[in-house]
Amino acid sequence: MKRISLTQYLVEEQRMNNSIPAELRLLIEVVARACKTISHAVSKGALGEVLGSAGSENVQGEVQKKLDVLSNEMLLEANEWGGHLAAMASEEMETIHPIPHRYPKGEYLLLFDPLDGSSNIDVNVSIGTIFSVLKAPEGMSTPSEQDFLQCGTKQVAAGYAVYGPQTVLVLTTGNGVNCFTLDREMGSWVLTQRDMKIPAETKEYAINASNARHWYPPVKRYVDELLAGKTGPRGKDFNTRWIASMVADVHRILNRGGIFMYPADAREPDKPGKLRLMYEANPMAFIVEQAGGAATNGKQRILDIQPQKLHERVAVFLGSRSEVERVTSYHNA
Ligand code: AHM
Ligand code: MG
Repeated sequence: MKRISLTQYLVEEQRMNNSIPAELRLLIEVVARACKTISHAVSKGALGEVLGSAGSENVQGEVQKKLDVLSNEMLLEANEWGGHLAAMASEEMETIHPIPHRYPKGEYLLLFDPLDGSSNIDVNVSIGTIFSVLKAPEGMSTPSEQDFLQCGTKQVAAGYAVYGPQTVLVLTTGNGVNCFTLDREMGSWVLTQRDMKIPAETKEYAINASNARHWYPPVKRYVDELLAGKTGPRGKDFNTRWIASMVADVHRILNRGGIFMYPADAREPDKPGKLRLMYEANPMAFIVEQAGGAATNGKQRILDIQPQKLHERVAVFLGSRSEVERVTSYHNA
């Protein structure tokens, strides 16, 4: 089998479709390199003394794990000096991180969730990194949070890495979705799945059912119909799958179909869900749409939402198109 590296893929994509300028290619390669470093730290586990709490909280009031902090630092360090970025933003940092003055600045903005699925770190279950790339607004001099507040449709690239039995990197630059597997011995990313498409037919759904008593009626109706199985309105049995790492749940759905849901619920009526719009929902929605699926907040397309703040939360329904359309229609009924 001829092996195609991430670099070769990016260069060829640029030649054929003119969709990956040199600066964006550098950006993607640098993020991929940081993911390699994170993957290495994750795989060391207790031996690398990377497990457990960091003894701090992030801006969302969540306890930070050592790996949350480490991964954040790795992504910042890797991306600071290349000249491809104007600023970065992260789940783990309250405010944006402009590129320090000692380095040249580029035209891109990078957002990330450095370590998604933090509750799974210490129990050796798949976790990952999610990232989203935007262009800085024309004429921007000093980057501000406002410059990041662009709709998901403005993303020029998005991706995620899963640190699981294999380490994979799934990437879109708006021309389909491709998956690369980390060859640890060679230290390189190898193209292993081209043009991924989410299967339309599915019998799997992902939701944290321990919140069922708080769900609003549209979500309850949709899940009740799935649970009714063969003799219910759907006429077939469904399986629940919930890893509690969005990256791993989305990766399964990209490969096998299904729907992932993290709805808003009645526990905290003012909170529009748990997941964050700009560095979790938007990049995943971009990838899922590029793979033929759909992503909404129950009412509208996630990519069309105008963000109001950096750490904004959003309800998420994404995956196989017909399932997402069905649960969305229940919200809009
Ligand atoms: P994190 O970014 O702090 O890890 O939180 C996001 C994660 C998602 O990966 C996952 O889908 C969800 O939180 C799990 O939530 P729950 O603990 O309710 O199962
Ligand atoms: Mg996360």
